[in-house]
Amino acid sequence: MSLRQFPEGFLWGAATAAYQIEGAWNEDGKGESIWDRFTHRQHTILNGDNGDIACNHYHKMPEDVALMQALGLQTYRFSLSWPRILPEGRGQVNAKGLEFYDRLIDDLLEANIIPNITLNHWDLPQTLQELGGWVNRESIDWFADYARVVFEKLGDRVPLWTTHNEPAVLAFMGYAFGNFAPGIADYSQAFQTSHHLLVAHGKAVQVFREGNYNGEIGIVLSVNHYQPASDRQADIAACERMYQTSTALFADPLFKGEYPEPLFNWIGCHAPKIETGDLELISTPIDFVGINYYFTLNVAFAQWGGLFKLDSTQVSAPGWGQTEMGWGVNPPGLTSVLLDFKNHYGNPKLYITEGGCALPDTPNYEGFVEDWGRINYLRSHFIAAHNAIADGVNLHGYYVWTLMDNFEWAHGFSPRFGLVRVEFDSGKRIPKQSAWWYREVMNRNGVEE
Ligand code: PNW
Repeated sequence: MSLRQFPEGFLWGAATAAYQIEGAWNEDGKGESIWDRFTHRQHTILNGDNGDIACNHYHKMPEDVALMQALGLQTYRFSLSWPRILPEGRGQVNAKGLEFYDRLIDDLLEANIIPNITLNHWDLPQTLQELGGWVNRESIDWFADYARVVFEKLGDRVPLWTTHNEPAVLAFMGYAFGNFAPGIADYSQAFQTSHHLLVAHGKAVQVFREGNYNGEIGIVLSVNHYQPASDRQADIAACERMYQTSTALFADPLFKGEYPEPLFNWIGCHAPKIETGDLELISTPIDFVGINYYFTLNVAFAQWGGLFKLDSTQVSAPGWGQTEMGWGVNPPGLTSVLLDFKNHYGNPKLYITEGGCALPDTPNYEGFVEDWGRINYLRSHFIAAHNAIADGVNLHGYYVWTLMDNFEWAHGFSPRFGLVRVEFDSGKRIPKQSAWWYREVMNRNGVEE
């Protein structure tokens, strides 16, 4: 066995998101978020689950930081709950909400763990949704003002920031398919949302630059790998549309200051309203891009496939199969998407901000989880990332999704993505085999092949 050594200074960590772990949904002055409203009213979440308590991280934060330290994390990516800080979305600041994150950051730094903060991991304040949410152009200013409040309080101690998590998933799941909050099914609203998210991103980056903070700022994109289902021209074109909708729709304006024209021709009247100066704002230089990669899809043209006329099926590398989400495990797909950023977007600095798998994770008679499937998944994707670095990709770190089992959005608590098992009845945390294996990887800054 040989050891794949990563470059010196490569950062290893794990990621979470506020709504998925915090709980305390209405405590200490927190306002309602669109995910609170959606889970309480919509009845489309598996088993009727919601994030009211989730991992109870809000109350167990010191214990969780101690756990991260015991597991040897070098960096921790988490998100801020906007309505915990600004209960009405704007205006009055909730001091207790900000203090929670203030303590979290201090505890992390004390434990030698680098905080990486995401401003928007989907839990928009409900009061802003009532004004139209991200479809309302004013959302650009709401977000920039929220970012300013956060930077002023926390900007001195946080080296890594990202504006939005996966704007593509937010826009399409939330506003086109409606299976995520706010549960709207309207393609025009989805494209308008994606545009406003990007402009809001650019504006928040400018606020950050004006404040002269020391840290770096970027955005997290969902970039899965797509391949045409056949060499038929229609399938190749369908695959290209899939790529443009999920990756180029965001990466092109960010790096090239323009939208992918073929996509805009295709969507016609669903194209967003764009104002003069928007693309300049969106393409404000950033310090890095966060890449979330989970699966590879085969894409075929489908006459009845809805707006994009797409049909996609999961692809797995030989011998791998699918995870509990039904997602196809294909490590070479990760190498491909990383190379794509090198070749098409000027080799920007990258972090893998999410990667991981949901598995049944049945505990043994001692309550311990021997999750060899997750170890194999992580090992093979770490090697895929290492291959990309060998090919010149500017990759600086890797965050495993996720630190602990949590609320997996529309799928509730059923899929378990964690390095740590959470017993949701008692709140007990039990590191899985993969967590101890990962500690070794971080420790050696390398992985056994
Ligand atoms: C990401 N898809 O979401 C999110 O950033 C996490 O909050 C989430 O828990 C994790 O991946 C696992 O799902 C995604 O259907 C949701 O393609 C859906 C998709 C991709 C990512």
